[in-house]
Amino acid sequence: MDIVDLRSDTVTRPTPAMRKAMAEADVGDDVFGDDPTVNRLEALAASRMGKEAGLFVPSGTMGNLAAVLAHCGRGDEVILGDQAHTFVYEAGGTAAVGGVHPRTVANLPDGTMALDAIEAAIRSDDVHFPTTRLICLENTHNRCGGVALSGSYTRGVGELARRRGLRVHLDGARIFNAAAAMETTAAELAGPADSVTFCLSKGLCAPIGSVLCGEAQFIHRARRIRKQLGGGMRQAGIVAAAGIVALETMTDRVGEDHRRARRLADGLRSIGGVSLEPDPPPTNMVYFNLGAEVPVDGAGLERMLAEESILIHAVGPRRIRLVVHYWIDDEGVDRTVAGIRRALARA
Ligand code: TLP
Repeated sequence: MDIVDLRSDTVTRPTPAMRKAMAEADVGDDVFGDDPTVNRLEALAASRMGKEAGLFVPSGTMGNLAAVLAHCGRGDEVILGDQAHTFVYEAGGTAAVGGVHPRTVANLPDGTMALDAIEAAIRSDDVHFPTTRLICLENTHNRCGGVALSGSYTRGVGELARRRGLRVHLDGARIFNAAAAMETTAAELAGPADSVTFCLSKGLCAPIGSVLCGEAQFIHRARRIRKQLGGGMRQAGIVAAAGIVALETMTDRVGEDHRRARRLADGLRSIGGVSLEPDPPPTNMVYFNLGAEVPVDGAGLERMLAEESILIHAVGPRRIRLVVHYWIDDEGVDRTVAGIRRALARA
């Protein structure tokens, strides 16, 4: 039976067009700046983000880390949401590698941090305190349910940052999902940020890679940091080629995943003990909770569905995330709803 893999959009395999482009890619040594395909991808990515320059990195995690290290020095502080991927899921890299102190502010259910809470977290000039240097946002916001931040909210954070002499980095791992949900462009959403990381390897289906974009000077600094982190790759055009196909052909179709996420939610809503949160799903992620009366927990449901070749991911004891992507069709959605209904009926 075909596997329906909803654990993440990171599981997406490259399309046939990507494999062809990879096989035919013109390559060179990218540490020397000689790889024409990487150079083309970086220029294309920068123009899609409305920034001067781009830096191809192996992962979103490295893109965010290189950004924080290029904005901040040791002992500086970064303000970020308490549910931010960079805070929760990046192995404490900013502190461990960069000596950059994380200061969390509560993420509201809509993925934002209240502007007055951000402002209150900015340190005064006192020798006891670290120096606040950077604010990080995430769009779409993963742990807040895949919710998209609006351009006007991001502009508000940008204005606050400029007024207080701070910089803004945007973890735009899924910025094209945000752009589709907000009916705008990625450049519009990234505009107020000094830097943005976005991922080619999630809903856009490329096998590997993210691009960090910002001003040319900033990217120059980040390039040295990428080298320090061991992320200077050689004939990386082999993978960058898939990234170009991703940017040229995959960004306009992510709304289809959002439609299927809503179809999935429509099916789940009628199952007793299941409560969607948020409801309806804002983009390609469907998060739901199992009520206390349901005799199986998230890990148990994960195991029961795996027996039917349906892979899901429990992100908490009774909280589950399903991520819709290019390789999930309507039949996969319907099989998942039926599988969850059956599993809970026999639990
Ligand atoms: N997220 C992964 C896991 O790490 C949780 C997933 O399955 O969603 N920013 C955001 C908002 C992300 O969701 C992720 C990956 C990253 C950054 C990191 O990207 P990679 O995995 O390329 O390092």
